[in-house]
Parts: sequence; structure tokens; C-alpha cells
Amino acid sequence: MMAMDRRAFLMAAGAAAVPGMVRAQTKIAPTAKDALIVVDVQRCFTKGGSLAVPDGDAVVPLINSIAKKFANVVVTQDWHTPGHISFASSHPGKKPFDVVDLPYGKQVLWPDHCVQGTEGAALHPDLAIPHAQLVIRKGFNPKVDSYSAFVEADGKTPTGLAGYLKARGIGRVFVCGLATDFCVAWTAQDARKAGFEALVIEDASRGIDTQGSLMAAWKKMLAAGVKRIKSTDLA
Ligand code: VGL
Ligand code: ZN
Repeated sequence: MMAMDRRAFLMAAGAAAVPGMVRAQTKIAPTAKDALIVVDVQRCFTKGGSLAVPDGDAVVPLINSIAKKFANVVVTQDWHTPGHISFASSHPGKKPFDVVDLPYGKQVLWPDHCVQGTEGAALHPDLAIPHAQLVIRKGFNPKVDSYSAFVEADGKTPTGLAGYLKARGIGRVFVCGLATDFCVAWTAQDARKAGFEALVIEDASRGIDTQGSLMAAWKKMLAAGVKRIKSTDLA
């Protein structure tokens, strides 16, 4: 009884002494069971690229430094065929950012980007993660897009990433890169569906934000149990 009273008193006194004080949050220290997924940090999505994400280049140095904290890093590459179904140029009369109905659902149409083997599809030249263990390419099916690094936009064709991570004993993924509202968001949500804990590092990602897509993506991610963190939350 005495001990309880004493603790209650000390807590009340502490709160009074520093109004509005919140306890410092414990930082997250990545372990061998964690992986960092670096999404689509490619030339096409950065300055001068055909689908440049606003301020996309800013994530590169931050991701380089975050990656040093992770023993396990997976890098993704958007990797489309020429004439890919997600390109506006493949739909007569349509222009980039129009939305069309495809057999697997709604598809935003994009400028041609990340065509297999082209300069634009290359990783950003300043991305420096020599210890990255896997580069996973997606969106190579001519008729199906894949924002997610786990499952194509048909909602059923796996890329193999979940199996890879599970086989390596990984249970939690941290996702960052480009673009927050498309490939980062879909990857994080599919990570949850596949049974992983998923955290998106907000300041190490940038969004395209077309037709309210950034707000909508955060809503969906949070509803799916994805956590939203900042790079400073990492130990
Ligand atoms: C992406 C649009 C089209 C992305 C890829 O990486 O977020 N966005 N293809
Ligand atoms: Zn794409």
C-alpha cells in the first residue's frame, strides 16, 4: 500500500513539474530478424526521371545511413516490359495519371518508366548499400502491374519475397523508398497480409500524391496495422 502511494505521488509530482512531458520513447534497434526493404530508388523516380517523385532524391543519403543499421536489406526495382500495361502510351487516347479498368481492377496510367535494362530502371547512382542481399524485380508481367514487392496487382501472383524472408527467419520489415503512396504502401500492406510486422519509415520515403493518393494510402496502411515511424526512431 505504501509503495503504491509513493509511486502515485512521484508520478503526479513529475507530471506537475514538467507539464506536458511525455516519457522518451525507446528507440527501435534492428535485429537479425528484421529486414529493411528499400523500394524503387531508381533513376526514373528521381530528378530528371520520367516519373520523378517530388523531392525523391532526398531519401537517398538517409536510406544509405539507415541501411547501415540493418544486417538484412532487400532492394526492389520496378522492372517493366516495353509497352507495359501500366503505361498511358499503351492505351490509345489516354494520358498519364488517367485511371482505367483492367481485368484485375483499377489501374493508374503512368508515363513510360523503368523499362527493363534501360538507364531509367537502374538504381539511383548514389544509393550505396553494398551489403544488400537481394534485389527483387517486379512489374515484369506485360499485362499485370505490381506496386507491391510481395504480390502482383492481380492480388494472387507472388513475387517470392514472402517465402524468401520467412525462409531466412525474418518477422519484421521496415519499408522505405519511392513512392510512399504506391509501391511503399502496397509493399507494407502486403507484408502485413503475409504475416510480417511492417513499419514504414516516413522521412525515408516520398509520395507522388495524385488525386489524394498519399492521404488515402496512409489511411489504408494504418488500418492494416502498418506502423508509421521516422528514421530517428531507429537506434
Ligand atoms: C511506382 C508508379 C508506377 C512506385 C511504380 O514505385 O511507387 N509508382 N510504378
Ligand atoms: Zn511502375
